[in-house]
Amino acid sequence: MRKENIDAFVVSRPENGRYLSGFSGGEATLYITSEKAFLLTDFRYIEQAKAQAPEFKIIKTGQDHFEAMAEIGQQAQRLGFESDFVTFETFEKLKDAFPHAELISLPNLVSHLRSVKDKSEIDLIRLAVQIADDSFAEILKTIEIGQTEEEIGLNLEFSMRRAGASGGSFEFIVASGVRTSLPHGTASSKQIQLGEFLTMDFGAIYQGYCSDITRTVFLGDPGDKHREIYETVLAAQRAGIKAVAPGRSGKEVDAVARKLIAEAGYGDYFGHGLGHSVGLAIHEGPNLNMREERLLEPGMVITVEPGIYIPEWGGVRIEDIVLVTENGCEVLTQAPKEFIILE
Ligand SMILES: [Mn+2]
Repeated sequence: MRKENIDAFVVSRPENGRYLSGFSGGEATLYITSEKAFLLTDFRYIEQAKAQAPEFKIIKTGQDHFEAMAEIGQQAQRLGFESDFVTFETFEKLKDAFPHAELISLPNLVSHLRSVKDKSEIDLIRLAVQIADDSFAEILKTIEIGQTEEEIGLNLEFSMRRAGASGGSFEFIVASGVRTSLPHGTASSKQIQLGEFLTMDFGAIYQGYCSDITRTVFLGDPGDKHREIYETVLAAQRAGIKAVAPGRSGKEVDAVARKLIAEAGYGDYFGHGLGHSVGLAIHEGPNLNMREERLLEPGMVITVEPGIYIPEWGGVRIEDIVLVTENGCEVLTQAPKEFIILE
């Protein structure tokens, strides 16, 4: 805040509010000055906020937080806000509440802090990853020809919730057969059959922290092309992981995996970035993609997930989560990724 020369910073994004205050209830606004930190919320959350955010002064508001904020912040000259999150309507209300202040757009102030995780955050991510790993092992035992993709998705969610997850970290992707060429094919009522790939992309939320894993398995007897595509993606994924190290840019790491896929002749079939950071949100920065200039730092937690998707035929994606360390990275995901064939 000193560097940006602002008197106060308004935090509206729930993950950022949780990160800074500890309050997990979502519907709060933080108003932070150089001397004091306020958490504004309504009747429903007062008790919870007092317990979870002891370093904040809790202010009870109505549904609308602007009036109370204006009272606290009368002297603010330069007011920072999260321009990547507030709606146009909220912006207008902020302007009305602080008619004499200059509103300063600071989209990445907190998300940049969040990108390097501390030990307690890493411990929670490890647990979220372990829950997903265990559920993958469990789901392999229950998959049967004729099940729908939705059924498999539901079983994954059940097993993760049973293991302590508060929920799934996003809408799961369960795609089989030709649908595996859809990088984001959410589970449908299609029944799985022999002779198909089955891609499962899922994750758990554990105490607010997310995990994310993708595994593609084969049902029945794979052909040479199925094996070739799988091995190409796996080689690219391993090469991507090997390239993760502090000081490397997201662009450089992405290029390593992308080059391998292109050299195998499938460059046109890998149309998304190699990975994204994970934490309180499922998709955070920095990313691994063709444009990412940010350099990796120890403590960042990021996915490595190349894929090859051939329309009308099918596709493969393999995704692990890695922790950037002083010398390279540690792969947090423990689920096996050799080509799994379910008979
Ligand atoms: Mn992912």
